[in-house]
Amino acid sequence: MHYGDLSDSEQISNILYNIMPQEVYHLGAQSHVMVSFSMPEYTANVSGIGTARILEAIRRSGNHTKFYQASSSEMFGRTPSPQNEESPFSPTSPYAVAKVYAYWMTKNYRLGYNLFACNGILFNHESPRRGEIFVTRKITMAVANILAKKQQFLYLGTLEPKRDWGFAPEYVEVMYQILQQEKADDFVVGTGQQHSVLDFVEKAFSYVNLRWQDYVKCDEKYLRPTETNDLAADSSKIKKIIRWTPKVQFDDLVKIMVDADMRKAGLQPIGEGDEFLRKHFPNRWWKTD
Ligand code: F7E
Repeated sequence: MHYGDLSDSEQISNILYNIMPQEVYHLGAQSHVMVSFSMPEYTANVSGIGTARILEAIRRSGNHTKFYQASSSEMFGRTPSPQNEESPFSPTSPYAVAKVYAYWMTKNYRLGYNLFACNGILFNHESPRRGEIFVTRKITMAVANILAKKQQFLYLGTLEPKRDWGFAPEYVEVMYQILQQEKADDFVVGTGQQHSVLDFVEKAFSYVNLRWQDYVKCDEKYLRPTETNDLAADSSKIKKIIRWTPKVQFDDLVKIMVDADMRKAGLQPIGEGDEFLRKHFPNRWWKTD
């Protein structure tokens, strides 16, 4: 393990110089959209310029290090769905603006210096390991905690925004695949299915036979100054070139996450999510806690 920080270019250069990695997967960021409104400068420094620091360190090292940039569907912002590699960016948060900068730096280092640098433009990808302040995990934890009598209500912002939610382990595989192609390129990655936050709430509560209306309340503190409302991936390019198709669809994802949070809350899971994982990922991912 090497310690470093995305705001510290000297440290990043040293690490890259000493390790001489074949591949770099750059997933580091201040990645919470709401937090980026409170910390716009920090977000720009870490999530935006942090990418430039790594790219520049790779360029100066002279090594043929391949580079993966975790670009985000948030970059599309107000552009209507479905979004693909040709869709214009219209970012609606400091986080998304920082990611657009990082996207273009990655592309520029590819074009200008011939670096094998790729953007994976990933739509929301979730799992039982998702941070607790992102909406999917906040909902599935609340369902489990309400059942376990550890929580009374779930406070959310708007239930209207629509997202394209997939299963994170499948997206990690695709990151690897992107760097194994002959040619460096940019790819949109998502399921193509769109659901609202309300759909997620309804599915998670009904899975455990609870009426969401009895538990979900609105708290304005979770409303963002500007919102991204309409995201759904057109992943035709990656389907054609890498032959990637996700196995986990929306319903399965919700069940996987609720089952895992029920177990963490000391409850017996309903089991349909666990069953799905055992069937489709027998050797690896069914044990998600
Ligand atoms: O919000 C709404 C919220 O914070 C999803 C990051 O990984 O994916 C993620 O960004 C939606 C938004 O994710 C609450 O307003 C309502 O419309 O789970 P989220 P995100 O903003 O889509 C992209 C691809 C990234 O790149 C990001 O790094 O849910 N929402 N009520 C809420 N969201 C949160 N967090 N908390 C609420 O109480």
